Amino acid sequence: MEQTAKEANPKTHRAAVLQSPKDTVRITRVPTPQPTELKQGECLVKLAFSGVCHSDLHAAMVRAFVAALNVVMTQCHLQNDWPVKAHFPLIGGHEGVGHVVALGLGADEYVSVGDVVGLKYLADSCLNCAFCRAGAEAVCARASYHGFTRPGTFQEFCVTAARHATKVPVERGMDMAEASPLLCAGLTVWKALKVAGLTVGQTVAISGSGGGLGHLAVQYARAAGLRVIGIDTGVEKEELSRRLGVAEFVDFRKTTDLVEAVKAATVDGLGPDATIVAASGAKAYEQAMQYIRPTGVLVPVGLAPNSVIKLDVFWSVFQTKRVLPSYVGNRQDAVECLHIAADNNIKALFTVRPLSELPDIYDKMLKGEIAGRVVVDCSK
Ligand code: 8ID
Ligand code: ZN
Repeated sequence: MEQTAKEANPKTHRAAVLQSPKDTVRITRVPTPQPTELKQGECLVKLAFSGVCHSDLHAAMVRAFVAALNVVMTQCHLQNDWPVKAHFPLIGGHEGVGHVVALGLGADEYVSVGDVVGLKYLADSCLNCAFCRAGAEAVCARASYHGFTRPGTFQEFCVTAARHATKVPVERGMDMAEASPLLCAGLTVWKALKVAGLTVGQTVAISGSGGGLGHLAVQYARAAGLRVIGIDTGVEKEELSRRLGVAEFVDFRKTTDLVEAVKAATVDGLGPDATIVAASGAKAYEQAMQYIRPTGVLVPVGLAPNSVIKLDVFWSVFQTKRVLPSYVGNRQDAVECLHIAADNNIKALFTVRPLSELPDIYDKMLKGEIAGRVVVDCSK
């Protein structure tokens, strides 16, 4: 184990903790992992920033928040939590960026003390099963996930597996706060675009184009030479989508016929070659199979509970429409997403707020009031 001589770790540090599914998130102090406690291959990271992803809100068992916020359950799209449960007490967060401050045995193969690294949702995987070997690390049976099955990045210090940490290209001018939303939102949509398998000049619809994932998807898609149709709602999200380069925008609340509106937004009127559904509401899936063109691809990304995709077998075969879900990304996707962002001036639109304001951030996210991303300053 190795540690910076300058600065010893404190005994406790600030964290946003959800004690149980019935509780609300509270800012409290938790024991700081000491360098001697690090297991083989682990490193300790002093976090500077963490993005707040809608998955954090899903994972935090929204029932508790909904009750706390006096939102009428039946009117809310988040009526149920995910079928897979988070581990409690839960420290959420999986878009963390900070400095490596200590190394467990063997971790120096991957990172050095002082490196600026990103912590993504996929904290570790075995790297040796059939799935890991094929690059599908997220479905490894031994995978662990920051902010879901192990402590996440809504705290000042976090332990992670060095082999899954992603080096942030600070030498290319990327700063820690701007890298943060790329570690989940950017990574996930870059992977989803790869899954869609489009080529220059084809058209992709991004459902949820004004949200955290969606507004980055628009930028990665534009960088890939695609024509983009944004789907979201409200003036702020429309303006953001247009500013980022969508050719057309469809407001799903204003339009009476979403299928026709999306088809009409394509050059030949036949519908987009693919749609990436990065919306957090189940409704976004309802008509996606209908508005994509024959041979089109639906890439489910948004994880609204109880979402169902109706796939008419006859028409999907007759028109060879496909559904190809995409789940975060692997180590290589993470490296690519950061460097593609650096090369193409892809930047999340974000506001920085203190970690202590996380409850209010969740409140705004629940109400759909966040365009782009919120990044929390883990030191405040
Ligand atoms: O690996 C994965 N598949 C993965 C990774 C990370 C996040 C999946 N997610 C999931 C999250 O759990 C969440 O369900 O992606 C979804 C979007 O996450 P986010 O971007 O962090 O959420 P957001 O910032 O709140 O943005 C959601 C956007 O969807 C719009 C909202 O207006 C918002 O801008 N939206 C909704 I709600 N319903 C819509 C609809 N019917 C819609 N846009 C279009 N049509
Ligand atoms: Zn996420």
